[in-house]
Amino acid sequence: MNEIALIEKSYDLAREKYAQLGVETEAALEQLSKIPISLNCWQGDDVGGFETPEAELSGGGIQVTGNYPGKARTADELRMDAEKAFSFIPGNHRFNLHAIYGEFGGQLVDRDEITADHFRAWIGWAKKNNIKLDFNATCFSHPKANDGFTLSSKDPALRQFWIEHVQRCREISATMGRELNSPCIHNLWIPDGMKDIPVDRWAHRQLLKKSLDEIFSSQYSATEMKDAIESKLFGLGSESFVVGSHEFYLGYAIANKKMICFDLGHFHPTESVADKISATLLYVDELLFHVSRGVRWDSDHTVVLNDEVKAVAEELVRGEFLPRVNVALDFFDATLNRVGAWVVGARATLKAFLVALLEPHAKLVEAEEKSDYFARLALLDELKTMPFGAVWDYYCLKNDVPVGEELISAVHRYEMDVLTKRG
Ligand code: RNT
Ligand code: ZN
Repeated sequence: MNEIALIEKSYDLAREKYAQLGVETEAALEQLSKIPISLNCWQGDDVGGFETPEAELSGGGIQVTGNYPGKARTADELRMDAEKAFSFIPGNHRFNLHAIYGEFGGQLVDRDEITADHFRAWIGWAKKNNIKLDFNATCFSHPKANDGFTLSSKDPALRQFWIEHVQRCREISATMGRELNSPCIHNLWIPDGMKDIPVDRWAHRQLLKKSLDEIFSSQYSATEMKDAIESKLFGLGSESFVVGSHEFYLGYAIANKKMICFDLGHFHPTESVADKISATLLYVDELLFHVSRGVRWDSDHTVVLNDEVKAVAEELVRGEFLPRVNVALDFFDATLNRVGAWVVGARATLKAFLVALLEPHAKLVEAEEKSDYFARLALLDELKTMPFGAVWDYYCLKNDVPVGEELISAVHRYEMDVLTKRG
């Protein structure tokens, strides 16, 4: 049997198996096609950006390791790589930029001077490729962030610099959203914290709140941009204290109607981010997810289809929360083909949503309501061996993207033809 016939036959069998459970695979795929994933631009060049040709990630409590050849050195190369990645991912997705990815024409433009003009090429590219954009202020890799504090610094001049930067980033986001006809999510993550035991947490938290109040005093229409704020448990060099902790931002988000950004790598390893969804959506309108993978001290390994990602997808589908949720990727790994990492992470995230969409939700709720916890547990466990892979392969086939391990040779080909030729 030829490859296509095999995929179709497997899909037909899978469709029947799911139909026996009362699940329509076609409906699940239709829903899956409406979930945009925002690809993190920073996986393409190890969070370097284009402020100078030598720019690289420094400080901020985050780190890239590895030196796999072929990283994008210019915005044109990054766009080219992103287009390649998109061509391997089924569906229509978004692209998530950081402020350091502007195009500054060889000029030194400091963070408190950037404007939408520096992102003209990105906006043009997004229009041409029908990709929507998201945005992030960059409060790291900068001399003014070197002492570990930005928006919560006790130095008023430093604080003012970063306030100006974030305000400009929100303005740029609004321009992107307006021009691309889709609200641009602006996410704010700052590295502020301390390596060792602080004695004045209160002052830094008050300062951060004050800075946020000033930043958010300019209002934008939700059709243009929306604000998210991202907490963290600890970072490299901020092991004892992070100013923007979960409780800090949870409180701020509820009090000020902001979106909470949940990064899957930013919590205690036994804490369930999935469990936080139904709790927080009672109090905030929308959530942003940074789909990531924590490993030991690192919160930013390439996403794979693991229990954490599945649990989040299941909660979002079960609660019918998808219209109130924005999904972005956040990882950076320089030890492997960077385009491949994007694609694996995005496809794994989509697979998690597919697994969730193929769940016989009503049947499970029925068992739960009857207190038949044996039936609930048994069904949940039987679902794990249902042929969702056949449905996924069929979805890839219909979307004209590589199916299964075809992906590997497709990425290798791009590496041979393009990436290895970069100096
Ligand atoms: C860092 C945060 C943040 C960054 C990106 C580059 O711990 O997760 O989201 O990874 O902004
Ligand atoms: Zn993140």
